[in-house]
Amino acid sequence: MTGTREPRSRPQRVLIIVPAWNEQDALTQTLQDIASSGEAVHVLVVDDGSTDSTATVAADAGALVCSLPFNLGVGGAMRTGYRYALRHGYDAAVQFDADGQHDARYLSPLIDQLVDHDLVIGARFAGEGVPYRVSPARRAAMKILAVALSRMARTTLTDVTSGYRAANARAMRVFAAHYPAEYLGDTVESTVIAVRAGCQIGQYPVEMRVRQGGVPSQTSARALLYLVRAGVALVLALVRRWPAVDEDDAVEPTVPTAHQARTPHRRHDEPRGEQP
Ligand SMILES: Nc1nc2c(ncn2[C@@H]2O[C@H](COP(=O)(O)OP(=O)(O)O)[C@@H](O)[C@H]2O)c(=O)[nH]1
Ligand SMILES: [Mg+2]
Repeated sequence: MTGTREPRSRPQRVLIIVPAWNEQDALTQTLQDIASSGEAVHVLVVDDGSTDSTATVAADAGALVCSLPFNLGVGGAMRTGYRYALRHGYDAAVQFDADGQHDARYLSPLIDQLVDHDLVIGARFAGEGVPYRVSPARRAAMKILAVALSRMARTTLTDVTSGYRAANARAMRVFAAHYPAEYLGDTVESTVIAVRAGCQIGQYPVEMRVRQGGVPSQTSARALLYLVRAGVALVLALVRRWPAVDEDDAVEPTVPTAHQARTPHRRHDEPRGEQP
């Protein structure tokens, strides 16, 4: 839905949600990058059953840490993050990769865009920086998904598999309840869910770096397979009924239980960043 809506004020309390699975090598640099962005944000690292020292590295850097007892995948980790954000009164949340691919320079403009949008995607292939390199097959699949979702959202979206995205409270409420677990399905299908729930989607051009350490969670072949799967998920999401979420809806997500997640803990009395 793209009906005109009153512009809102810029979100004041922003949580950066960092899904992380065995990211001890790149995480410190990533958290430093966020800290140097100039944005007064809190950072929640969702350590998803890592077998390395991701949780310790995150805590040592002063981030909030939520350690899931076993691996739920990016979608499960993000849902945990959105629920945490809503429960603790954040106005917005930004998904930010732990591996250093996302550049914190774009945090400010992405948050700025939430004045006019419910969900803003940090988009490659939108003219910013050097072109992001992917295989021709993967690029073609990404293009098809982008065209389909652009039509649905009635706006130009060039990169619907980007995990760099900012959500306001309205979109967070949708995602706290519905956020697909599958790799890449999480980005494509979650965008469909947001559109179907009446969220206004936008994008902002970003340059993405290569992974700064560690290893990708998927091989290129599997990533392509997941893209095809995301296409099928898109069609299914189109025919499924999704609930509309009103601006002032009460938040009633299921709170992660001891079986799903430990309560995020603070290493220090106050998380990093100055909150207004
Ligand atoms: N919480 C969680 N995060 C994951 C999982 N798999 C990947 N990630 C994180 O999601 C982000 C992107 O993953 P990556 O493997 O780099 O995917 P790519 O950038 O699409 O190749 C990184 O921050 C990973 O640590 C997972 O199973 N659980
Ligand atoms: Mg990556």
